[in-house]
Amino acid sequence: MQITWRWYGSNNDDITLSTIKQIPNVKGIVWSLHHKQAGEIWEEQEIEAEVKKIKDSGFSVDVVESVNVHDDIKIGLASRDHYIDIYIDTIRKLAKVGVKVICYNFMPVFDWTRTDLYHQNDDGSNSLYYEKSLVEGVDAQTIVDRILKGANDKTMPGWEPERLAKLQELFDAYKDVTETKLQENLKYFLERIIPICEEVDVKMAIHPDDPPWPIFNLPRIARSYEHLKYIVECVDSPCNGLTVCTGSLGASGKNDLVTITNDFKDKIFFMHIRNVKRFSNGDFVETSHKYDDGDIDIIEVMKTLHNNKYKYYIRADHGRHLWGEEKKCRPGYGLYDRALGVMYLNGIWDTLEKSSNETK
Ligand code: CS2
Ligand code: MN
Repeated sequence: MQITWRWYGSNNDDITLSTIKQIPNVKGIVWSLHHKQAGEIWEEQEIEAEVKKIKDSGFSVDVVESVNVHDDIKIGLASRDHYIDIYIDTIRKLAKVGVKVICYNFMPVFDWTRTDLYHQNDDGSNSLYYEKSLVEGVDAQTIVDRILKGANDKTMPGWEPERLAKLQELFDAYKDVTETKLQENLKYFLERIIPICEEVDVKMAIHPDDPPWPIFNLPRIARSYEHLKYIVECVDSPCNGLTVCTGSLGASGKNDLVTITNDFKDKIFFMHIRNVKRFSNGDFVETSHKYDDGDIDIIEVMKTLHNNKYKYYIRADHGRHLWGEEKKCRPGYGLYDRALGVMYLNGIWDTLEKSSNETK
């Protein structure tokens, strides 16, 4: 297992690489060229400059999250081949600088969706919150306005104002895209890119849908055990795999994260560990990583990874915003709770390592 940290880039993240360096056992930076829109070319010089900065600080650059997939690919338009060619060009360029895993998602229109970015918790911290009735009761534009307004002027992957300015057009374009159609379009995309991934040794790791149910009548195809099974089987290759995000999948009580982590063990190239507390009305809130603060048994998930000798990448995903940092941090990506999360993961893993060595 290699612990990583998601970093948004020099002029785009208040947390510096030297700050991250002080968090024990963080080996790699999960990075991206965050200013790139889906479908834009990633220039070699820009990639190299970013990689140099990260490597000079003593971190690996093995994981990129995300290279976003253009909507035309998800919709299945004739123009998709053009955008797939650009995607392939990016894969090749990233392989050249040593990237091993690319995390991406296939969610129509939106990436993760919440109704409140800074929900006040009883302990004085605040976190991302999803109020089900609010999403079901309003139109998508209201949610977009709410999220973009509450974002602390930070860019948020999947929530690009430029793209979402044409919301109605986007929704119209997805009108005939059923769940089956979206699955076929993912298969088409993978059939084209995976042979190149095999050639250059890059693993694709799809991120599950967040939340794991359809919203605003848009289909979602990476939200259950069966969906993940379809994805890994539709193109059978050691380069076609998964990011298992415990908080995304775990917002639904139907997803058993321990079973998923175990059954897909050979296909998981990236783990996002976070915890959520589910309420009976369908709402959920993001909690600390501690297993009994939320509904996901993170200890059992870690045990499963340990038993299976997990050797790929892991990162603490979203945390709460602590000690006043909500005034400036990117929603879910403050420093403190993610650092506490890393230490929690270190603590569990070290305990498992030590006790398995002792019984040998
Ligand atoms: C991330 C996702 O912040 C998050 O919830 O885990 O936004 C993730 O980066 C994308 O879905 C991957 O494409
Ligand atoms: Mn995640």
